[in-house]
This record gives sequence, C-alpha cells and structure tokens, in this order.
Amino acid sequence: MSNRTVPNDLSAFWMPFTANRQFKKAPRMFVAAKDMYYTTADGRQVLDGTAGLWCVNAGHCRPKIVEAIQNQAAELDYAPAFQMGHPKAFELANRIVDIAPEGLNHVLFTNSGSESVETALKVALAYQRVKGEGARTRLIGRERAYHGVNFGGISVGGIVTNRKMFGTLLTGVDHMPHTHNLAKNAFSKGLPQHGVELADELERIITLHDASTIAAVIVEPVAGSTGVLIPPPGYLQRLREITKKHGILLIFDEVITGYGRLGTPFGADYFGVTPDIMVTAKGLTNGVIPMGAVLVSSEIHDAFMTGPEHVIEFFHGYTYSGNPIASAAGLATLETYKDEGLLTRGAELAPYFEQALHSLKGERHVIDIRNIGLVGAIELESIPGAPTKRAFAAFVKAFEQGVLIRTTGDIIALSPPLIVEKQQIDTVVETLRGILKTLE
Ligand code: PXG
Ligand code: PLP
Repeated sequence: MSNRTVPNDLSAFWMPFTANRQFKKAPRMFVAAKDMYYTTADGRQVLDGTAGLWCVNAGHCRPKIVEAIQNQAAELDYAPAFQMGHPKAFELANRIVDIAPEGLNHVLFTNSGSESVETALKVALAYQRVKGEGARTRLIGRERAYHGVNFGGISVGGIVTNRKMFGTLLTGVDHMPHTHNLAKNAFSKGLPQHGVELADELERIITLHDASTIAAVIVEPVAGSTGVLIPPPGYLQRLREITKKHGILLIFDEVITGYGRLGTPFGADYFGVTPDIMVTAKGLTNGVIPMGAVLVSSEIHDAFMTGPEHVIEFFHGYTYSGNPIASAAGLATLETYKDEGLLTRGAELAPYFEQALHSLKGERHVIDIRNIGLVGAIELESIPGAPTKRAFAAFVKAFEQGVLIRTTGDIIALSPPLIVEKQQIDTVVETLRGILKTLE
C-alpha cells in the first residue's frame, strides 16, 4: 500500500524517448484532437505538423475510423490469433495487397513498426534456410538507420544512442554508409544529386563476406527518424540490382514512407523499385490502434508452403496479430484514404510544401532544408558543445505558439497529416520563421 500514487502524479510512467525529469517539471499534455488540431490541457489549439509521430495520415478522430472501432469492440473484441481466424483480418490483408506494389501478395500482421522489422528479418533468414541456403545468415543495414527498438532492429539500425547501451546485439550484421552529404547536397529540392555511388558500398561488403553468407539488406527508402535523409536518384535502383544479382533479399522499411507520405501509396511506388519484403505500421491504422503489416512476395510465401499440411509453416506470431479491433481500424483507415484520395494527395501538395519550406533558407542557424512528398526537414547548426538544444528550444517554442513539430538532434522534421491545407502549411512555416529569429 505504501507505494500508492496520487491520481495526477507523473512519476510512475517512465516515458519513452523523453527527457523524463525535464518533461515532468513542465509537462506538455494533449487531451483531445480533431482533424488537423490537438487541444492542450489548458485549452489551446495546436496545429499538428507531424501527424502525431508520422502516423495520423488522415488527421485526428475521423468519424469512419472512430465508428469502426466502436462497433468492433461491441461485436467481436478478441479472437485467438493462432489456429483461429476472424473475417476482418483476411479482408484487411486483401485490401493492403490491393494497394501494394505488384508482386507483394501476402501479409503478416504485427503490432508496431518494431515488431514488423523483427518479423521481416526472421522471414528473410527462414526463407534462405527453407530454400537450402542456410549459410545466408548475415543482415546488412545502414548507418543512421532507424528500424525500431527491438534487438534485431537496433542491430541493423545505425543510430548510436539507440545501440550503445545494449551489449553485442545480433552478430553477423554490417552497415552500408548513409547518404547524407551536407557539403554537396545542402538545400536540394526533392532528391539530392550526389551520392548514387554509395550504393556500391554494398558490393564491397559482399566482396568481403561473399554473397553466399548474406540473407538480406534492409533500408528505409527515405530515412525518417534520423532526420529525413533522402536518397539520390538511382540509389535504390542500384541496391535492387545488386541484391537481385547476388540472391540477397531486399527489405524496404516503409513504416514512415508507407500509406501516402511521399505522395504515392508506398515509397516503392515513388522510386519505382519493388523490394522482396516491405515493412509497414503507423499509417496502416492512422496511428489509432497499434498495428503493423509485413508484405512479402509470392516467391517467399510459396517457399514455405511445401512440407506436410498439418505442420506450422513459420514459427512466429503475436497474441495480437490481426487483432479484430486493429483490423477494423485498418479497414476504416484504408477506406478513408480511398474516399479522400489521401494516398496520392501528397503529390499535389508537395510543390507548395517544398516552396514554403525552402523560403526559410537564409534564416539564422539554418544549414540545410530537405523535402520529399509531405516530409520536410530543416537542419540547424548545433550550439557548440550542446547538440540537440537549439532544435529542442524551437520545439518548445512552437508548441507554445500552437504548432507541433518534431526534432531529432538539431533537425526539425515536418510530416503533417495528408489532409493538410495550404494555409496550414503557411502557419507552420511562418511560426518557424518567427522562432528561428529568436533562437539562441
Ligand atoms: N522503422 C522505421 C523506419 C520507423 O520510422 C519503426 C521502424 C518502429 O516503429 P514503432 O511502431 O515500433 O515505433 C519506425 C518508427 C520520430 C519517430 O520522431 C520515428 C519513429 C517512431 C517514433 C518517433 O522520428 N519511427
Ligand atoms: N511472455 C510470455 C510469458 C507470454 O506468455 C507471451 C505470449 O503468450 C509473450 C511474452 C509474448 O506476448 P505477445 O504475443 O503479446 O507478443
């Protein structure tokens, strides 16, 4: 009994990726949301410049999604995920395949991007083994990559703060270089021109280990969490050619780039490159109910469907894989995207968004501006000896002035819901312009 808390005590919840002591001294709380706006605990409206955490692509509290969740909770709350089914999980898998790049025909459900990454890596390793290529155990990621926070994901990931505390991670992992090059590519509009040759680093790694030891390569088509790193033209095509030539699977982690963020249904569509496995989450359910989906090619799926029919083909899954309420939320989300053309709306708005963002060139501390689809980044020069502080100060000021942005290091990232209007893009940019003039 001695550890009972008072109702509004903030200490029990150890918050994720948050400076807990700083936050709890001056909490920032949302209590409601509608469409493009949050409402704070003190009754202010805050324009959502980040779609929550890159996930609320259709905007907040959309009626169809709310209703689908309410109805599903009252009709079938939970069904066992193993050796049992319910119709909506199958229906949702079909709807995802309908909008996915040609050839990605099968779906495994998870509860997050992190779980989707683990699932994809395990499918890749197991696939090589069922094909009689069990020596292919190596996984190749990339510097500065974010693939969630579980052990596989941080092993192939490349963000040092997310890795260094956690021991030896997975063995047999190598990393390609990231594609960020401020010296050559600063203030590029859309894809930066320099750096396609960085894809050839994969050939170097293959020469070092031999292709016969490598199972898969995983990359984000556009690296999001690390601060929006956009690949040069031809880079992903070249990764596709190299992986194909060597029998290595290519995994796209589309947790951020999926479901319309780049102005196309998936990043694969934007770049015209189809991977063997595609990792998704976030926008699948508009962020409302945790859910992820991993798409795999028929070739991969069919390789498992051999052996006796009573034997489980793939020993993997979660208590909540294809959960009924998550499935209902996913179906209503995909319907909302379709009804409102949201999977391609980003392409119409991208030129306006690009122009608005790049109008901040020349403001104090700004050393780069990047954009693709409805993703933008403004990189600030760090305060010497105090990285992250300048951008974080901008984040707090923006929140106080009614705009939600996201920062990582000294990079401001923007990814508004895909329902954003031009005048709301202006509000975000003009608020930032004012703040940049006042930053230390
Ligand atoms: N892969 C990628 C490419 C991601 O961006 C994950 C996996 C993990 O998903 P979950 O659902 O386990 O968080 C992500 C998540 C940010 C930010 O502000 C980015 C993510 C999550 C939270 C914050 O950059 N990306
Ligand atoms: N830990 C224990 C003790 C479990 O029984 C289970 C699932 O049955 C798990 C972890 C995994 O949980 P989930 O399926 O929700 O990922």
